Amino acid sequence: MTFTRGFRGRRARDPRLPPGQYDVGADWPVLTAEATPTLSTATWSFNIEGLVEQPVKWTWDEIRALPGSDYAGDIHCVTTWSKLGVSFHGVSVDTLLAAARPMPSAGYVLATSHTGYTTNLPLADVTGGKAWVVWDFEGQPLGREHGGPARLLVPHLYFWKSAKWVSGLRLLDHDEPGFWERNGYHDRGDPWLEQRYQGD
Ligand SMILES: Nc1nc2c(c(=O)[nH]1)N[C@H]1C(S)=C(S)[C@@H](COP(=O)(O)O)O[C@H]1N2
Ligand SMILES: [Mo]
Repeated sequence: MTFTRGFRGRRARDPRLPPGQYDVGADWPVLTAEATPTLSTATWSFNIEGLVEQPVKWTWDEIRALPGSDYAGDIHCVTTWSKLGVSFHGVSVDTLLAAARPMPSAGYVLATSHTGYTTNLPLADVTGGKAWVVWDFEGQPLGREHGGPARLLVPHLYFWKSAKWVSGLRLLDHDEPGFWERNGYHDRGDPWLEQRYQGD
């Protein structure tokens, strides 16, 4: 049996697309609640604090000297665009947490930004090779509008969890809603479960 394009109708849906998402292609929309900051790498820092044995603060040079790690895959924004087959380079959050050593009571993290943006995650969503602090996109320095010099990357959850201009992780024994979570977004944000808004 032969299928012509018209006969076959709509193109098969890319299995990498979670429900309700579309492929944005080469575009990369910018979604920012605050004004885009200009952060100098000379004063930039990233810290892990809260329920850890050893609070740690890295400078730009120090974090880039850590063993690197890459992500190759997809990202999904709650506003329904997905970007398929992208790559980022940075450091695994596992590497950072190994230095800080979370206490057994630490079950949650609040990611903070140099701009004041926050977003909350269960610790289990940033461990086990699922989260990065990244500074390169497709082999180039991450653009300022996309969170450069460095952002959090938690690609298995909706992209609002990937805090731009990330400044640190605060380990907590309780869940503390961040900026969008206080404004109606889902607490966890799994795109495959379409956890977009509170109640989803
Ligand atoms: N600091 C900060 N980080 C942020 C945001 C923001 O407004 N401020 N928006 C989030 C949302 S809703 C999305 S979809 C992504 C957008 O990242 P992009 O602008 O690089 O596409 O960043 C997330 N991280
Ligand atoms: Mo978003």
